[in-house]
Amino acid sequence: MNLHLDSYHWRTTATEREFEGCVREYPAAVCFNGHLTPSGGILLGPNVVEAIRESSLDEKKLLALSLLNCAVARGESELLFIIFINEALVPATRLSSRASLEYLQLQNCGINNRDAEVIAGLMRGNCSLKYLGLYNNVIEDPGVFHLAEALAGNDKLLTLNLCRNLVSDDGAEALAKALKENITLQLLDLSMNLVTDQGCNALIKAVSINTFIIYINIFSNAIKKKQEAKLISALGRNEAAALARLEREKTAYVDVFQNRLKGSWKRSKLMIVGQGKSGKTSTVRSLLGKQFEPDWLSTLGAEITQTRVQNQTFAPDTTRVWNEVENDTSLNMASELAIGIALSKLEENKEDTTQKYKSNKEYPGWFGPLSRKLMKSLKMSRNSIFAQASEITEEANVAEAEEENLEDEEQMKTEFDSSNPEDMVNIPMRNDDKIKAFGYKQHLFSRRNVENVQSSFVSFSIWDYGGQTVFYSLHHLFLTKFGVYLLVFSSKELLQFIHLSPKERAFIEKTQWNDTPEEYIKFWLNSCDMHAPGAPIVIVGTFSDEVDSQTDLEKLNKTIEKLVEGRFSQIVSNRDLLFFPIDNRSQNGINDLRMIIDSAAAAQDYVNYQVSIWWMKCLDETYEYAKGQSWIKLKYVIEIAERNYITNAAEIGEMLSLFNELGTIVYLNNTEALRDVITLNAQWLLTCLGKLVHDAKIHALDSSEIKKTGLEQDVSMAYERGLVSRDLLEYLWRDKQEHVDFLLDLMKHTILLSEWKAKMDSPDLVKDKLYLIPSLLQEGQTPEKVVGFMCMFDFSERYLPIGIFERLVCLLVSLVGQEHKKKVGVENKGGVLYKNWCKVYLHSLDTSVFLEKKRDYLLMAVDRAKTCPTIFQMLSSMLKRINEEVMGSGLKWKVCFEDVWGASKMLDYEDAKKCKLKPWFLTFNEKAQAQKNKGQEQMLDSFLDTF
Ligand SMILES: Nc1nc2c(ncn2[C@@H]2O[C@H](COP(=O)(O)OP(=O)(O)OP(=O)(O)O)[C@@H](O)[C@H]2O)c(=O)[nH]1
Ligand SMILES: [Mg+2]
Repeated sequence: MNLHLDSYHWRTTATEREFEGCVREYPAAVCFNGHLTPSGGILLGPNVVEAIRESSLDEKKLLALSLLNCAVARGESELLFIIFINEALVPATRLSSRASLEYLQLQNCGINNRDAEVIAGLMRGNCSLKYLGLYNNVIEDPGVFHLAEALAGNDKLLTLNLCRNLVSDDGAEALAKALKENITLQLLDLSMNLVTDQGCNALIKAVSINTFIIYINIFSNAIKKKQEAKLISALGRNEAAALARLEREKTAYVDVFQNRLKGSWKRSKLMIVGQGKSGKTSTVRSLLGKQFEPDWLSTLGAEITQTRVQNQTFAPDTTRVWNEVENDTSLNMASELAIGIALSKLEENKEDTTQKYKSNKEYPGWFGPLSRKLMKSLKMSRNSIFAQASEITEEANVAEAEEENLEDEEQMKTEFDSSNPEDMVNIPMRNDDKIKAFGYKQHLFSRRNVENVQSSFVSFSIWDYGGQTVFYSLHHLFLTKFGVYLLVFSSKELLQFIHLSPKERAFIEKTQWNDTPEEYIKFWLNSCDMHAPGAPIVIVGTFSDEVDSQTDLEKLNKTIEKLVEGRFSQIVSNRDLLFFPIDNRSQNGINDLRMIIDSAAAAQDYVNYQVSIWWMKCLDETYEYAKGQSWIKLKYVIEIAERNYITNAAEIGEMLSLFNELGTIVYLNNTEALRDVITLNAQWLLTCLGKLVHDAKIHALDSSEIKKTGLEQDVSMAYERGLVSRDLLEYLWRDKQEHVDFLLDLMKHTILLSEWKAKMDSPDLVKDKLYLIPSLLQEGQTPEKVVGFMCMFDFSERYLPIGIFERLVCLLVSLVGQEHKKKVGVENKGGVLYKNWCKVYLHSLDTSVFLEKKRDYLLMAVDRAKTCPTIFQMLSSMLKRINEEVMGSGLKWKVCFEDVWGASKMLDYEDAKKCKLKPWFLTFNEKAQAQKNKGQEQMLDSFLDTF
């Protein structure tokens, strides 16, 4: 990408206030020249610094900062850099996308070794800096050591200008060492320093290894002419080699598009699941090499982070660093994949690439019909692929493309008048003629690209789920097969539970059976197994710092073995253990965990699926078309796909499913309505859902804000009775009307919410538009005695997931609502709803249905014998529907009935059917009789049809 500035400003003399005003007015590029001030420099005061800091935040995106001759107050200067480092590299999720600074010129600003250390921080990790100008400062070797160390791991910086500092041989040697690892830097200016032949020799050696550096300026050092000439000749070879390599790379890159090549995307989801407060977020932080956070900041919904695994080649110790990277919407994924494919092709044909390049140049059919079509489609998208593809293809300089380039250049000229001596900021870097000839834009094959191709490791999108049970009914919408599952438990909590006396244990199991560490492990094992069958599960025991002895470790392992019961062959074992003990505080065990995750993912077939370059392009264009919108209608994606030669509906479906599986988009395709929309921003969806469906005790809403909006009653109604008003939704989602409708629709279709039409037990509710979200209901004391004919839906063969009972409640409430529509004016006998049980009254059948959620079964009781067959059929149909639409058909249940006239024991379905157990099964005559009573069945049929 070329440096493009929206605006820029420079001043020779100005007051602090004026400077501040300038920064605020032109936040993309800040340039100060203090050359002509009487004091010989500008003092940047706190207001200017604050203004610059702000311009580095989110949308403003500071691109360039140029300070010349700024006699900056030391404190402020440090503050400024520290702020930059924090903003640019702060490891908190997604803040990294803030890194926008591409051009940093600090000329004659008194930069010393300590400053250099701080600036080196800017070059580490996910930094955006391409130009670092430190001309005419006081940096000595110790300062250079920091810069060199950062340079070794950097894959963005193209120019480093250290002209006129105090660098001697040690500094030059450190830079030479860094150049053996760095493959991105193209220009290093060391002129007017204190380097001798010794330093120059080190640089000559480095240049023979690093063929990417094309220009090192060592003018005016203490170097003999002979040595200088040697370096220049080595660089000359490099330049020729680099240009030839670049040509080969360009050709290979265009080939990928032309020949519609496919490549493996090497991606996976990494799902972090487990009990609340078990250390999931801390584990993610450890994996990403971030500091331990001692406070519990409970995750709301889920947090998604993109990461890329660094290969050992580039991180020579045993630690494979996981770097946080930008999210998909801001990446050019087609280009990334194309580079990967092109590079591997080049690797394959290393021997004859020069040959191929030559013959390609002369290939007569190169821009035949297909190529024109290709170029046309690339142009249409206005995607940067077009820019790159056209740039890297001399032959592709078709008239329109040239026009575009000319326009760009014209624009640049008007913005930057290089003949104007006062335009001192050198934007773009006009002095670097060598680089200019080489072309910044052409640098496609960065260190990261090469690394990705060479590495057998996988990029992950990490989904860190909030552990509170209230979220569980929506989590599984996102639990897909193409992932590695990290099931996190707290060793501390599990040990405490294990060490309970039998009496205490029995008491807890009776009263809070669903809230024990064992139960969470079991729940998640079952959940992963059902929604992502076969996906590797890595069980992680955090708080290993609290496990004092081998005996405790064995106890933990035994407990897990017991929970696993020999099932779940997808669990990745840790030698003799079934889990991986880690300590997030000291990061003990994290390296092993990283490696195990890498290899578990690398062993999955989907990681090597060959993905068409056009699929990626379709994805890029969809993001571009959506312009930051969180979701898009399917029809637009189809249009985009067609433009990219994906015309077959089955292929479009396949493509969208893959993207959904890998977590790039959310595409729920179980119902017609859901198939019609594609959520491009999964994080947005999870955040919105989390804002609404959460544990109010842990994630309380801001009460003073709620008070201001006058929604206090709505909030208490939502989190006490599960009834949410439209007003509250609009407040929580603070979004456009259409987004509220979209989210409501999605929740309705995934059976998380139903419209509240019945008054049920709450005749006092006056709001017009209310929605019931059963996950938000409160737990209720179950009635002492349940009256009615009992039937049991037994899920013990597999398990009863959280969310099934809640969804049944949704459907029952919808049914009551339907009845109301039909029978206006009929008095409601009411019902009652709790998180664990409910009683709903159905008018048309004049029947109350009682439903209770137990550990692994649902209990139903119907108060009228006559309606039992119908109600049973209705509940069964509802369960089937939930199973198919939301549970991936993974639910398994058996039915048994209470034999009231027998010895009050339960009879299973087959036996009950055989003996026509009353009142559930009808004899032939009874059936005939029931047929006459069409009304009821029609009502039921039409109800089920509406879903
Ligand atoms: N001593 C110690 N503390 C830990 C460890 N892992 C996590 N913690 C602490 O445990 C608490 C909870 O950690 P989190 O990572 O926020 O837990 P979580 O599972 O993400 O919690 P939810 O997002 O609410 O589900 C925090 O205070 C952490 O500092 C560990 O290995 N050792
Ligand atoms: Mg968390």
